[in-house]
Amino acid sequence: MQIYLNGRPAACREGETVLEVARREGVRIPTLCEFAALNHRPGTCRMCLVDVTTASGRQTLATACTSAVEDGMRVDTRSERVRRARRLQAELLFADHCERCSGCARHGRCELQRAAEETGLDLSRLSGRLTDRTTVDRSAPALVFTADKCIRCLRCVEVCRQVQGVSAITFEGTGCASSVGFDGGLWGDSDRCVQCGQCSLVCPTGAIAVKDETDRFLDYLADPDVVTVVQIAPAVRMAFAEAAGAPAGRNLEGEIVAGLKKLGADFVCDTRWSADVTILEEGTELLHRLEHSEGRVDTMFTSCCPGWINHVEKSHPDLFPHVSSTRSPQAIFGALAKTYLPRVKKLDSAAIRVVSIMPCTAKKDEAARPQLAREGVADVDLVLTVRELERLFRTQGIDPLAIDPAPFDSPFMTEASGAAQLFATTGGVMEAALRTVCALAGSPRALPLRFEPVRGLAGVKEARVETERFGELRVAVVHGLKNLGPVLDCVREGRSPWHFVEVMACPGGCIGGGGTARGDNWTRTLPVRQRMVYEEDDRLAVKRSDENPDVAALYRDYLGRAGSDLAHELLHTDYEN
Ligand code: HC1
Ligand code: SF4
Repeated sequence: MQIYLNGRPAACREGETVLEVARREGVRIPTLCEFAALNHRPGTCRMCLVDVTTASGRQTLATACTSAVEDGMRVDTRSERVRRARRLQAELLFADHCERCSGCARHGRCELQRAAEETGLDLSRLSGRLTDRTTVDRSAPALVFTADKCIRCLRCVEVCRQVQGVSAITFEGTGCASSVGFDGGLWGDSDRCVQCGQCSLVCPTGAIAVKDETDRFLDYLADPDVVTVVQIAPAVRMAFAEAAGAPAGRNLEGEIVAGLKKLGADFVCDTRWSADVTILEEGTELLHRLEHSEGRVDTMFTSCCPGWINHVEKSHPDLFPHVSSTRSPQAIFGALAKTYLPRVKKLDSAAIRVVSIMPCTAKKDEAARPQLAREGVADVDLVLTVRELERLFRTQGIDPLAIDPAPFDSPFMTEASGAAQLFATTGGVMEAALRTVCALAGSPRALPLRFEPVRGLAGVKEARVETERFGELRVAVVHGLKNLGPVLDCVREGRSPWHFVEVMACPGGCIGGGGTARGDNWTRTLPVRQRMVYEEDDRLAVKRSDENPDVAALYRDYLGRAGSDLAHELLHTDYEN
């Protein structure tokens, strides 16, 4: 079967759309609402109009995303009629669009701007004329919704429903007053949204955007009395490249450190260090549960993903007793940066501001949790996502592709194991925990360092591991909240066969977090980023968290042992209260 694309023959298969064939042939057709990875083709933006002449001679303008190919069909993607029709569509989209481009989070990276450019739209006669939606909703902890930037593509509705199974976003209003919304209320009042930010990854405009807090970081840097301690999450080095214009997955760790140092950060440290601490605390907790379960399976869930914690809090609070009390690596880093670091470096704790660079929007929410503050002072003062970091570098004239890489600059809180690097991807916290727990529960020499069944991108993964002390351990790994339902049902109904379950809210885990650089997330980007994570684990000399010498020094010089009273005071929490 073949069609003719702009006069050239193109082979195709029954059931394919014109858009799919055009993409394969490298023929550009603009789209705004379509999102292939979600199978989302509402045909509402009408930017993909093409001129179609069927074999029988019928000529029509049709949307390429919804038109199936027919043998002998002739498709013109750039005729005068097509260009005029697309320009009119772009003009209509701008009729109720606020067009405050210069202050928009997506300025220069907006799909609507690109469509306007591609269609040759100069000055819209209708620009902003029909705007009837002026809400700017800043009530959510990490994300902002601007109604008159919404072009009603419904990608956010679909990702929240199909990938997260949360369905927090609804379509509201009629005519020019319609847009997406949150059950008729404010976003911050949603009893479902977990602040994962997946909606902000797929939004084609700046309608759903991360709350930009880069100015606060600049204020800290400008204050001579403030000591800035920056931590960089495990996934950030793999999830920044596309934002900087580099190929997906390129590890830009040294460049990010160098850029932050150039901006004037006092300490640039590695969250992987506190991920190793997390494993010691969480592993000790798991061993304790195994010792006291009296033959029952007492399932424990990981606790490091704040989207997951929000989900438990909002939708499954009865499961909190199954959630590990160990704080996330971000929160552990914050607590130790304000207690241990001042001791080691002779600093005034009150002068320290901890700034996290995270792939995750929900980490902003986590940092603001009252449970993670001591005497009313937050351990983590500010969280910037990968996209905010890219904007910060851009506005401050730092080109991460032109800067010489620099190492983390403190001898403390920086050393990391390969296990800690694995945190960045789904299955990684589990693999890191298994390396240490299996070593502590028997026969470390017989253990494989790689736990293949928890690797890869399958939505639910399971593994069984033999230990001398506890016999067979059964574990499960889930990413993408939509995949959670059956696992939670098993635990709630007492049928769970799993001793330990890792949950990451976002597809792929942190490498697919809602604050990462935009890529083609579920198809091309995630496998590439995940491969880079495994390669970094292979490269690092220390493989197990309990073998990290920096972490051993922390316990020897400060905390005592894993699970000690001080460790509990600083490194654990109770999300139920
Ligand atoms: Fe994650 Fe974690 S791995 S949650 O994905 O446990 O964000 O990268 O920082 O805290 O370490 C995110 C990543 C991150 C925590 C760690
Ligand atoms: Fe849905 Fe996540 Fe967006 Fe909330 S942040 S609306 S849960 S996709």
